[in-house]
Amino acid sequence: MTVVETDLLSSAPTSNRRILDFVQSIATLTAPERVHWVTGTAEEKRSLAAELVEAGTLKPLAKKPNSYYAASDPDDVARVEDRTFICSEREEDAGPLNNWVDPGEMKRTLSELFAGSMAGRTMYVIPFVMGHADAKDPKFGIEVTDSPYVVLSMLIMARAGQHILDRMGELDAEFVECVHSVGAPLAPGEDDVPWPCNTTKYISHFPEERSIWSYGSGYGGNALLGKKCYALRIASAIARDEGWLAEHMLILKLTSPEGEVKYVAAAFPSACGKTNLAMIKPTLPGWKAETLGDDIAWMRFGEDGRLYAVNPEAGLFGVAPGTGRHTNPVAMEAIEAGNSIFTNVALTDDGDVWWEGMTEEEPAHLTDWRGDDWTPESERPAAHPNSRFCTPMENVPTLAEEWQNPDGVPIDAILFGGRRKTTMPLVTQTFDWAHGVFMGSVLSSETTAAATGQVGVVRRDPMAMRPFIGYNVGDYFQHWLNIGATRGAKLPAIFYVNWFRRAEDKSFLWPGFSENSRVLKWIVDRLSGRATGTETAIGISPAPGELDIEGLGITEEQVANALAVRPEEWAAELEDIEDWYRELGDHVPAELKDQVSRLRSRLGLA
Ligand code: GTP
Ligand code: SPV
Ligand code: MN
Repeated sequence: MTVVETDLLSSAPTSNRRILDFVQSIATLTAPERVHWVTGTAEEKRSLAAELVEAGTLKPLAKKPNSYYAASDPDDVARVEDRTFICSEREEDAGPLNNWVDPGEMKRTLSELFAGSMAGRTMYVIPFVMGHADAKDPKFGIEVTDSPYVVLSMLIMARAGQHILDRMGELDAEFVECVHSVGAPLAPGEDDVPWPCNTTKYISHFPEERSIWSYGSGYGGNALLGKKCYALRIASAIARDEGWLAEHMLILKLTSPEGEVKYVAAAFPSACGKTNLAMIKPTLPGWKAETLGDDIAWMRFGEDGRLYAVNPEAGLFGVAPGTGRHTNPVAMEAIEAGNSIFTNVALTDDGDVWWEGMTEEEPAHLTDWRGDDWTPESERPAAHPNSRFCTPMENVPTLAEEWQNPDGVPIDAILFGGRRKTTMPLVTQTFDWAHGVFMGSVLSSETTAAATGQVGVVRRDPMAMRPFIGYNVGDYFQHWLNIGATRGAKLPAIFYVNWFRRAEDKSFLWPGFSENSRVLKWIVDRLSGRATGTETAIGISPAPGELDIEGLGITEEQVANALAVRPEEWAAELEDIEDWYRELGDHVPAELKDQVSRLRSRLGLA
């Protein structure tokens, strides 16, 4: 027996065989110097943070309570979609949008990479649950990682620690095996670097086995495996099998001045406004908005036939740039409350964080995310465009009380939206569920810095899930249609929004942010039968005068331009949609192809 094995068995805070076997097998493979079972206590967090400060990974922030700054390796700054794999048994089940490698072959590659990959490091064992531990069917996971930065982040992002391990042991529950290594073993006496990682990266998912193996990156969705890897890619496959939805959506509670409550879920691609909408401060008098989730929603049918959404996460991993007092005051308040980790933002000289868009006036001097001096004359941004704050949900001042409810909230409306300069109107309601699924399936958006690769290129991002569907996209569309056809279902209405349409002079046609409450009001008016709307080729638009622009200071003409459904733009869009469906191949449901023909005829192009 090696040192690690003896240590593991004598010190393990569980006697559950499956958990011990899993942890033991990873320890044997990766050969760490020691094993640390994560408890989640304040004392443990303090000592991990102290170690990370010592190692140069974290810097304590003088201006924010219990908060830290981290700078990643400049080559490890975002999700790596081209290194993300869905290793289903059959290639067809991964579908045309995922990178596929045969699971046996991937396992062989990974066994070589992981062999001894934790040498000289501590292997941390993080028991966690996505959603609530006391849900009817709790979804547990164990992330084994050699990154203490990942441990501290996971303790913010998910319900995790000894109480979860105890619950798992009691239930002898199934769990998703999540294996993570930064891929930087240390030889005896070798000095560590502040942000260990490897140029070789594999973010691999085994949907049938429900396991995740991530190698080489320490950043965000590549490494915090409860988030995109589990709660979207693996969970989408579980949800398909169990009849529910795992989606890239925020969850928002709205209360009208009359006291009417509506719950909204919205899917926008990465860095396209979910966190901002989830924390909206309505400008319309008397309206109240409360936050339930900002990135992921799991939706299941309740006994009453409605779709109930829960946020499986416990923290925010929000885009820093663009977050400021004027755009997202609620997020600013949340981060002021402390207990946060900021990665790849800039540092002020007095020990605070800064990023583009935080304040109107730029500080005279900063240390940028690369550790270089920065002044307003510098050509490069001070914060990386995908820099992030990692903050507990409990810090959010607008957190809804339903946050505590393991069954979630009944969704009244689903919004799809993307970042498009042209074509897509500010808001439109789809005709029915199938039409809504169609509009979701052709969702398009300009790419952002949330993933490595080119920024600003229009691509289709179905349901904002393109990088996160754990199986064939055509089957995923069919699953959405099946959900709609569930007997007794009382379905949410589906809308499509675009806050990012531009005028000819390239300026935004719509002020966005808190003013999006005006669009939400129209949506609630539609749900409650107060707005009649007007029919266009692509859906139901606000009729003239229905969108409340009182006091907004923009012209009726500008609003009309934001709302316009232009035949010439849609003729081009239709062709692109037809190409898109051809590209996706024969798993695309006939019912959706029929939606294309109907759109064609509504546009008068048949
Ligand atoms: P992920 O965490 O990557 O999934 O992103 P997200 O969808 O939560 O996006 P987020 O709310 O963080 O917004 C991303 C960027 O879009 C930020 O820079 C925001 O300032 C900007 N943004 C958000 N809402 C609006 C809006 O209504 N109008 C405009 N013009 N920009 C917006
Ligand atoms: C996204 O890219 O949609 C994110 C950030 O929310 S990450 O956690 O890196 O996936
Ligand atoms: Mn996201």
